[in-house]
Amino acid sequence: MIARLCLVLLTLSVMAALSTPAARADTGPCTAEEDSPTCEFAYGEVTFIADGDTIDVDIPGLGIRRVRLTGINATEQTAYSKDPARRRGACHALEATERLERMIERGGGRVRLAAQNLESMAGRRLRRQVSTRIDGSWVDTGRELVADGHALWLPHGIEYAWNRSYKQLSEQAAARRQRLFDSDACGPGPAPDVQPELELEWDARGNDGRNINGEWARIENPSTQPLQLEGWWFRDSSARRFTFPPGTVVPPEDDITLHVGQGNSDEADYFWGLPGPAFENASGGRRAMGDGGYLFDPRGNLRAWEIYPGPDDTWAGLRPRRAINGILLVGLLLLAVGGLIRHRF
Ligand SMILES: [Ca+2]
Ligand SMILES: [Ca+2]
Repeated sequence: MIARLCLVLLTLSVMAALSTPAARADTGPCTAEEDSPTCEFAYGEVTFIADGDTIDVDIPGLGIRRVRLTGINATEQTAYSKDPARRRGACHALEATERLERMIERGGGRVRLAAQNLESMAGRRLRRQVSTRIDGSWVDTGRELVADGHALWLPHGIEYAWNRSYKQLSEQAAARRQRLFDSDACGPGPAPDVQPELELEWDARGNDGRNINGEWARIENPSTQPLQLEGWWFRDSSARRFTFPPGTVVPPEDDITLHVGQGNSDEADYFWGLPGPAFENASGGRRAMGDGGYLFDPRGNLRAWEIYPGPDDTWAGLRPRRAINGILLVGLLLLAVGGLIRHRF
């Protein structure tokens, strides 16, 4: 009798737990991937599409908040409006805004905001992954934008659930030369037949914070003509950029190097002048950090890029290197302790 009562009570409590809507609605896996971290969800009504990665959302209990889509970066918009005809911005910017707008319209203006950490901000904006429900399924808007080459991959160390998949999707868009990766999408730029090549050193020798110029981007001109680089700009996945000054030329079948830190430029070396490293060192594991370097011509065409870690230094390949460093460190410590002990006795 008591056993049966216990069974009934247990069944009732399990049913109660399963049917608590608040508990189930507010947290869940961030992505459909098997090892996805857990996210907190909030729901709201979109009141304004600012640009391809920024929207205003009316969130019950919080009011209207500006939200930055995590994990991606669209090109810069300069005039914001509900009326698409009044929007202005860099090449590719308005197309990204329209794409985001269309998705949210199809979702009836309602969005689900996800974050691994509710405190995550991008400046004064909430940093969130934004989904909208289209034809009965949640569609990750950031994922769609990066997959179709509307935006660059902008990984984040706290909201990392999307880093790995967005990177892969961006690489696939790049391989298809889609939108941002179409090197004459904004109209033919200077030297349209030349395809400059970009090599990044994202892990400076030693401590990157003390060797800022050890991070660099090398721009190679494979053609037999000099490549004038005046007005071209280089950036990482965040908005900061370095614009090459008048007189910058990459000689035929030669290269120039842009260092991240400060220094005096000459014909072959240029200096971005940043106070710290630009390129996040790639990490393996769940965070899957990396970044990219991007060279744009004055019309806004992306002419060369490197997204890392690349095929030669994949995340899988990074782990053993770190493990070897760890083993070396332990070995050195043991030697040092051994030396101390011998010295004392
Ligand atoms: Ca670095
Ligand atoms: Ca380093």
